Amino acid sequence: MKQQLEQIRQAALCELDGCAALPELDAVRVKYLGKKGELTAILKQMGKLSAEERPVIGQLANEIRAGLEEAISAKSEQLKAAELEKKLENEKIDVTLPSKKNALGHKHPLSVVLEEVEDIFMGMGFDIASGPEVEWDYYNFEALNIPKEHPARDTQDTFYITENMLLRTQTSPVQIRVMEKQQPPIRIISPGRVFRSDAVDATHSPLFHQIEGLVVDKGITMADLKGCLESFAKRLYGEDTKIRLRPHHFPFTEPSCEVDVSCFRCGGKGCPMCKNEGWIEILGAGMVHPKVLKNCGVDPEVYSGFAFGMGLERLTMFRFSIDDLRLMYENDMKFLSQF
Ligand code: 2U9
Repeated sequence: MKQQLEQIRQAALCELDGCAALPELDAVRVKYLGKKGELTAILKQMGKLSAEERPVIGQLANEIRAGLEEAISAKSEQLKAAELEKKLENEKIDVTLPSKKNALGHKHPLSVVLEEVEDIFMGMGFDIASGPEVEWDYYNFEALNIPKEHPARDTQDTFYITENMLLRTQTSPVQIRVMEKQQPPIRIISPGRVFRSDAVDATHSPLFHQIEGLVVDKGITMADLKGCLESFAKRLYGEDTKIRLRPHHFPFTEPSCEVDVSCFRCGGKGCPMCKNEGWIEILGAGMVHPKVLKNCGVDPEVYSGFAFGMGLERLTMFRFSIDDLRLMYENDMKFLSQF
């Protein structure tokens, strides 16, 4: 039996030596030291030995087992180290290679101009108000002194949802809602999406953005309107900018006007940007109609106000010399990455 044990030791050590990977090593461990392993089989036969032989053989068997376990453990460490070495070699990173650039996004041109306009008005003490895009006919038309038979209510121009519910055609309903809730002084702008049943072309879209403003307080006059809009124009287009008011008509303001700014390209001399006019129309405005104030529970005998409205797409097109409004909705990266 002693000889058998020695043979097992030699064979096991020899096989261990030849192991090139961890699974092979484990197979050798099972073959000799496992439950049905060769060394275990010998130990099971110990009962057949005489009382003198048993301790001697027992000691030898334990010595061999301990020796093999130690050898397996050492070999295992060696194989693991070799595997790690190989892995590190295969996954070597060249830290001197140039890194991949992260493509950073940026704001859409409409957002750039909107934020600029918001900053200018906030600087003059205006709050920013918002409201629903799906509106009642009352807030979009009736309260704004646009009566039932007015052409602006035509189903050709307005997206009706039901007879008295629609997609707002202007952001003015926001101002109506603010006035209903809050007594003057009021100083707000209401930027947002509006909807009109227009065919798409270079200057029209069924969805566009308006920025409207409203100031209501005691003693507000047309002079306040002019001063406020002049400050705005100078901040947006430069200190040399002049404004010009032309009489106009809106149902919700009286008197009303359209506001031009001196051309920011040629300074007023005339160029292709202003179509040789020297002036560019950027907004409409006027003194809030007394009927509109009354509709909202504001006493026109005590308070007066001015209001204005402008199209964000138009402002943005001038600002960045964009000649086709459709470009701003098409998500074409070649176009957008220019801003
Ligand atoms: C209330 C009272 C009055 C808002 C106004 C305009 C003039 C105007 C157009 C500019 C180009 C719309 O985007 S556009 O198509 N708007 O000319 N808007 S006065 O007047 C109001 C608003 C709310 C309660």
